[in-house]
Amino acid sequence: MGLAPHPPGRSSEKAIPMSINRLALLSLLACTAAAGPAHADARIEVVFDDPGSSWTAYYADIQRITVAAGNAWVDSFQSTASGAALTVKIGFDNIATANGRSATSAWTGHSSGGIALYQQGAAHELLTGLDPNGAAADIEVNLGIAGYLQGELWFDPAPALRLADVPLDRTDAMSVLLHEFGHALGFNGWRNGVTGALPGAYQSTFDALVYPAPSGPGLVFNGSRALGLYGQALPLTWGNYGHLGNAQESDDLLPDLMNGVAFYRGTRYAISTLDLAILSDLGLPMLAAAQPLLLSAVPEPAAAALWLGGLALLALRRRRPGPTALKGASTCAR
Ligand SMILES: [Ca+2]
Ligand SMILES: [Ca+2]
Repeated sequence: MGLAPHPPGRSSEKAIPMSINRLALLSLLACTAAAGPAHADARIEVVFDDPGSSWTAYYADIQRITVAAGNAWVDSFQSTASGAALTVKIGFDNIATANGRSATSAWTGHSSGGIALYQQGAAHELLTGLDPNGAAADIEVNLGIAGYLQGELWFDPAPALRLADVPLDRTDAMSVLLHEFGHALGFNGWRNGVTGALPGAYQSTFDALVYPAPSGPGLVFNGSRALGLYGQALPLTWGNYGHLGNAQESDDLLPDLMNGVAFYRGTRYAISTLDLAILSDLGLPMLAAAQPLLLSAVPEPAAAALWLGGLALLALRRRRPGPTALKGASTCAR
């Protein structure tokens, strides 16, 4: 997903009401990328699914950003298995923004109740060094070519440093790729986004920690580390529960990289301590997950202009890979 040039209050897929003025008053999560030297040595590789070679002019930009985003996540692991290499296949689709996922998932056992438990394939390879789908790409990211790639995304010239100003009329592609890697590593599942029902006797590691909200509609994530940081179970985006927060009632989560409501133009999003805590709850050895959650107002440059004029909503498209051993895999088909 990514920021789309839509009028405030609407997204291209989910109509999620929100108040821009209210949003401007929020305390923002201080999203902190893991700092320090790399602790893991997994490689990020990029391939392009572009049969007509229509988008070659963007290859260098996309590759640079994708590798930097992948490295930022890999560096957030305490360690990764020797030889792990994540191959990211970049596709080009006639969609409003972008989407991403692991190409497959890996069976990791059974939950209580006998429900089969699956880990995102990319996370499984980082942990075990075993590639669940062999030579096939591990992560699939699709970029919208209805203007999103051409006129909306901004490609940071030095995405590992992130020092240049993000143009106020553009979406930071590094933020978008970081977000899609988040889905590929853990923020994904098969539950019904409204009822929370599982489609069968299988679930993702994320699904296993998702429950109906204790009061009111919606779903929450209640992994222990995330709960410890946030103080309560995390509200998930209504109807699109692989994301955090809602425009109402849980708008304090909207500055998070993995929020499901909005990305602002001219704004950088980074891997947050909360994101790391969630992945730790999914069994991934993340750095910094034990750090306290920082809550402070951290407006991005020219925030006022962004609040009023730069808002665009995320297209909340999330593909649902099926378990490798189940027929649900057919839902992967484009
Ligand atoms: Ca691989
Ligand atoms: Ca593979």
